[in-house]
Formats: sequence, structure tokens, C-alpha cells
Amino acid sequence: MNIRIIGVPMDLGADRRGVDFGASAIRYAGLSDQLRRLGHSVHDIGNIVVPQPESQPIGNPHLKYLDPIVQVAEDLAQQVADALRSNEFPLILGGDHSIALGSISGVASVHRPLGVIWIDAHADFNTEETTPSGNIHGMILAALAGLGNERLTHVGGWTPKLNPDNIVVIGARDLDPGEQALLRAHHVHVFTMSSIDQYGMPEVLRQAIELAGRQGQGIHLSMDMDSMDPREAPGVGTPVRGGLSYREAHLAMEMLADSQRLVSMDVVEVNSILDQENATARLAVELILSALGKKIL
Ligand code: HAR
Ligand code: MN
Ligand code: MN
Ligand code: MN
Repeated sequence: MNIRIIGVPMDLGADRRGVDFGASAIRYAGLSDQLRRLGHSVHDIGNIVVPQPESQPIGNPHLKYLDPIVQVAEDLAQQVADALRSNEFPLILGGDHSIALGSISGVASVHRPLGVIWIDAHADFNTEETTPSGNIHGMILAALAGLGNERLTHVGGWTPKLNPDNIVVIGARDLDPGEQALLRAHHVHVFTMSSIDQYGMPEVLRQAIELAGRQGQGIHLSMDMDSMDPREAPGVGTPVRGGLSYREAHLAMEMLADSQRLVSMDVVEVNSILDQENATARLAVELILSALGKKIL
């Protein structure tokens, strides 16, 4: 496979600084070399330009840094669509989860309909009305489904990018009240940590691939590293206890690789200021390798 790596040093969508180093930290952990060792060709185009928060007005407190976030999303969407048209698999390194607005808008402009598997402690299904923080990284999945502020929903000039019936959230354990109501109202498929405990990751993944790819379409994987248990991934901005184990996450990646349905992937929320000796970035590399075909035997 030909892989195009796109870094997005974005931290305008979240409250804590440090997630803008995530793409560098993942590269430093050896991503390209290890992908090449797996037999892939790797084309790293470097980082997209993202304004520093200190240089930007916050703007509307319910939609902090809306303007620059939308501007980066437009730019990233173009890059991602260009990669796909050049027959390259887009691998996007965050940055906070607001970058998925650009990555998925770009993928959905080429692969329509598109399924999404969103592995995250959160569902990122708030709108400007329900957000408790005003942080846009908590609104991205809703925006992609066409809900919320028009600037967020209309990246690339069209909406919605996703049908909620092809959205699957895995690993959720911290949802806001208004967000829960929206997830229910729009019938998003959510496998909480309790569902994973009850049914096990193999069954959850089997159903997730079936639901996200019901019409035979491609699947985008959006991997928020805070889905992991904080003991495995200490370097995230919003850690929540009771997350995925090392093997649960790897099994999910391995089953996605086996499904041969992945068309693109992003890895987000690695905060290297909060990390311990780059452990979270190294884990991100291992998970990427499993998702892109590394086998134990
Ligand atoms: N639900 C909260 C909010 O909207 C916290 C959101 C998210 N943090 C993340 N995203 N890391 O997955 O403010
Ligand atoms: Mn997220
Ligand atoms: Mn999260
Ligand atoms: Mn359904």
C-alpha cells in the first residue's frame, strides 16, 4: 500500500496545550521506518500550517477558535482528497480531534457513502447548544452528521458528510447529558465500555464493521488515543479511567485490517507534554501498524 502521512499540529479544538506536538511525537516514535518494514511505501508530506492559539482571538465562547479550525479543515480536506485521488492511503496525525472535520470531509468527498468507526472515550457529538466547554473537538462527529453550527457542517460546501446509521462509536465512557440525547435522537451506534465488557471486543468489532460498512462502503477509522485506559496512554488531554486494554485495542486494529475495508485513518489527541517518555506516541505507532496489516504470525 502507498501511504500518505499528513501531520496536523492542531490544538485549537481542546483546552490543554501539548496536543500540537502529537504528530512529531508519533513520527519520532519511528512510524515511517516501521511502516516501510511492513512493506508499505510512505510519502510524508509534513505538517499542514495551523495557527498558534496565542495569535488568534477565541471568538464565540460556545465555539472557541471556530474560524481557524474551519480554515484548517478546508485545507486538510483538500490534501486528503488529493491523496486518495493519487491512490494513497491518507494517514492523518493530530493534533486534537477537531482535525477529523477536515480528514473525514476529504474522504467523504471521494468515498460516498462513507462509514466511520470512532474509537474514543467520548462521542464528540455535542453542538454549540449542548457543549459544556465550547471546545470544538467535542462537536466534530455531530458536525459531520450535519448537526450544529453551519460553518462546521458545511466544510467543502456540502452537508452531511455521514449518515448516522453508518457511524459507530466504540469505547465511550464520558458523555454529556445533551450529547446523550442527540446520540439517541439520531440513532448513532454506540458501543460503550460496558458493551465491550459484556460482549467482548471481537463481537463489538464484528458488529461495528457490519454497521459502518452496511452498503459495502469504505470505512474511515478515527482513533482517539484517550479511548485507551490511561495506564496505557497517559499522554492525552482528557484521560478517563476504565478504557481499552492494550490487547483490546490491538484486536480491534487487527480485525479492521482483516476486514480490508479501511480507506483512511486518523490518530489524535496524543499530548506529548503530558506523556511519559513518549509511551502514548509509541503505542499509537503500534496500533497504526496493526491496523495497516502487521501480524503476530
Ligand atoms: N464532552 C466534552 C466536551 O464536549 C469533552 C470532550 C472531549 N474531549 C476529547 N474528545 N478528547 O474526544 O467538552
Ligand atoms: Mn475525540
Ligand atoms: Mn476523546
Ligand atoms: Mn442502525
